[in-house]
Amino acid sequence: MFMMIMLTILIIMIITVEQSLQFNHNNHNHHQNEVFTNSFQIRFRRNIDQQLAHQIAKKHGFINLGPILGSQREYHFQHRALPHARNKRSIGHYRKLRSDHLIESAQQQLGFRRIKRGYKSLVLDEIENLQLQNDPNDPFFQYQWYLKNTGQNGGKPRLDLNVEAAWAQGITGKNVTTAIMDDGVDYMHPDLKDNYNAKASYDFSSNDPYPYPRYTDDWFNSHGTRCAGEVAAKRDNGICGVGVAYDSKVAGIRMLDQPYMTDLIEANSMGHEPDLIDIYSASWGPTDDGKTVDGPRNATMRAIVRGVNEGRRGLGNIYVWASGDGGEDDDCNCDGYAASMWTISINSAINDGQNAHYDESCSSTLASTFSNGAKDPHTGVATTDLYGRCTKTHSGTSAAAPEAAGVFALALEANPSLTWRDVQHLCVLTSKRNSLYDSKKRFFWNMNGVGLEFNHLFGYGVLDAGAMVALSKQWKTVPPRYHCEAGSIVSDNLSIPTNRSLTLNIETNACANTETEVNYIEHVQAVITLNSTRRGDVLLYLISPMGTKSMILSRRPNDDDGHDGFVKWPFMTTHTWGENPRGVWRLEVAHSGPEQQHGFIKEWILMIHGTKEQPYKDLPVEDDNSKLAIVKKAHEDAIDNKKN
Ligand SMILES: *[C@@H]1O[C@H](CO)[C@@H](O)[C@H](O)[C@H]1NC(C)=O
Ligand SMILES: *[C@@H]1O[C@H](CO)[C@@H](O)[C@H](O)[C@H]1NC(C)=O
Ligand SMILES: *[C@@H]1O[C@H](CO)[C@@H](O)[C@H](O)[C@H]1NC(C)=O
Ligand SMILES: *[C@@H]1O[C@H](CO)[C@@H](O)[C@H](O)[C@H]1NC(C)=O
Ligand SMILES: *[C@@H]1O[C@H](CO)[C@@H](O)[C@H](O)[C@H]1NC(C)=O
Ligand SMILES: [Ca+2]
Ligand SMILES: [Ca+2]
Repeated sequence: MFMMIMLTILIIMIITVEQSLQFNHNNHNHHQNEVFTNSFQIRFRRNIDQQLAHQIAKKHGFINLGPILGSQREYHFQHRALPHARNKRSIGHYRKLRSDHLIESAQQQLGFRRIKRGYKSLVLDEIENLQLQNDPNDPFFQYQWYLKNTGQNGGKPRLDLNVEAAWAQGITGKNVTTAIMDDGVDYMHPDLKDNYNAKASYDFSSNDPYPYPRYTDDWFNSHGTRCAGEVAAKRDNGICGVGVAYDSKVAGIRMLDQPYMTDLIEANSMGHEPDLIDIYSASWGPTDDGKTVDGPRNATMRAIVRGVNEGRRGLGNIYVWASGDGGEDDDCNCDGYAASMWTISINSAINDGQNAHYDESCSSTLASTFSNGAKDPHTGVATTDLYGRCTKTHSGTSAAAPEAAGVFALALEANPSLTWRDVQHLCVLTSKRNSLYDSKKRFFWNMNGVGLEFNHLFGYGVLDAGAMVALSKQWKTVPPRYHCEAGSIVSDNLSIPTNRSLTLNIETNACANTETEVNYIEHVQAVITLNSTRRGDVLLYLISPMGTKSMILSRRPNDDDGHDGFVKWPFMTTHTWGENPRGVWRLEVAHSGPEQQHGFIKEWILMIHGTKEQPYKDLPVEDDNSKLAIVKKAHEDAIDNKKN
């Protein structure tokens, strides 16, 4: 009997563990001018301890930077004599490493670009002193309209994160750590030093435990410090403002400040101390030039998958991502970090409810927070700045992601057993439409098949800390998750038409009566291979059996790629959350734009991720107008209909 139970538990664990859905990201451009760094990924034939790894590295003229993702078989070596970046592989060093009988493989790391989101030139601010009663006494609190919008600077009153409602429940982020993966954190800042988690911090740009920002004249490396203050600046100390979760801890992970990014720096950062760090916040990504298609590489993908499966003692790390600053000409579904199911991608709104002009849109965005003010450029996000200063001008979707991290820190204090998926469900159920709108009237609020309102720009709306904390306290972990490959189409003769669409259908029972049956959707991916004489002219829409239409790829006028296309690229949508996946899914493919283009859609694999069992079944409903009540009723009506 005991064996049976153990076996069952084991089987369930195997099924529900997030699989590493590693599609070849062959879309990285610039094959011809690749950059090779002085770092190597070394795989040994057997497990090796640090000591021996150091010796082997030294013998071949390298230094050992340490194990990769806690492995005893894979290590990160760096050659001191090689220049940081060159255009040719270092064949000699490669051969030398490979000649070592203990080394199975050695891979020289490619260098690529990762860009901070929303860096704006610096404006120094003066600390002004004005206080409101009962509010924090910190001098910049009055400028933190994203925490409490009273209509200051032309903002819309009550359009904010509703954090005071969370604080009033006694929740301030205690015992939760958020890592800021960025250009460093000024951990000596008087408003940050008490909330700094040194043990969870590291500097992967210069390989030491002190992620202090490197000085430059223009204070370019102020980004991480500003993000850190949004999460955990201290309350009532008379300095700057307050963080969303002002009793939580921040860790600094310095990883953006070296000539080139490598897969191993990203992987080590996203996999750093996954039991000490609860939330990782990233306000950077592939270049937002509207033509890049890029995402996590091999080791980084493994780090993320390990984080959600094993991090936080098995509950899963929360990865928060800024959706991108490429504006309307970019699409964040072409950014494999933002579009990942394992990250929570956050867009921004300004203080009167419009999207910011630099906001990208895509169907993988889950929710929104705030960036700068509408008319007055000084109405940015008020937060800590380098060298003990404060700023009022932090902005970009960069500024939005750490606010979300702060809200999640509050949710995790309210209920420390929330899983990474619970946090996503809570975002869907408690974010608000409030008064968010598209300034250009392209994207409207729509309702999906279970009555949840979504917007292509803002996901499920603006985070509501008070509501999220309240629901977190009552939360019951959602049922296990399954991955269903619902169907696929492979062809070599499906030509993409111009100015009219080709529609492909996949009819699915969503793996009914198998081990991966899905009845309640979380994420849906359309994994697509296509080519085109102009990739930026391709439009893709995915329509669910319940009729929800997601634009999974918009026109990108600057993307003139005519060669790479998309190779097994996982376009993701969150818009069908809670729906029943059974029935016919439609994919509409078209070229738009002024000139005739040619191309083929070669493959579409439909992946549906979600639960077999009904989620939220055991949650009490306190407000019949809440989203929870609406979705629950939709689920129950569907069950009743089936019975009758
Ligand atoms: C990542 O690397 C592992 C082994 O190093 C390999 O088995 C796997 O296929 C790679 N995945 C991708 C997507 O390249
Ligand atoms: C803080 O969190 C850790 C897990 O990260 C847990 O073991 C510990 O009991 C918590 N401490 C308090 C005071 O809640
Ligand atoms: C396209 O290919 C499929 C098989 O892959 C075939 O059944 C179909 O007839 C072809 N259509 C055309 C127009 O060639
Ligand atoms: C797309 O692929 C087909 C072969 O499947 C090829 O004939 C065509 O030239 C390609 N088009 C582009 C734009 O690369
Ligand atoms: C497609 O339609 C748009 C808008 O109607 C038009 O401007 C464009 O010229 C058309 N493109 C082609 C190739 O006909
Ligand atoms: Ca303060
Ligand atoms: Ca982008």
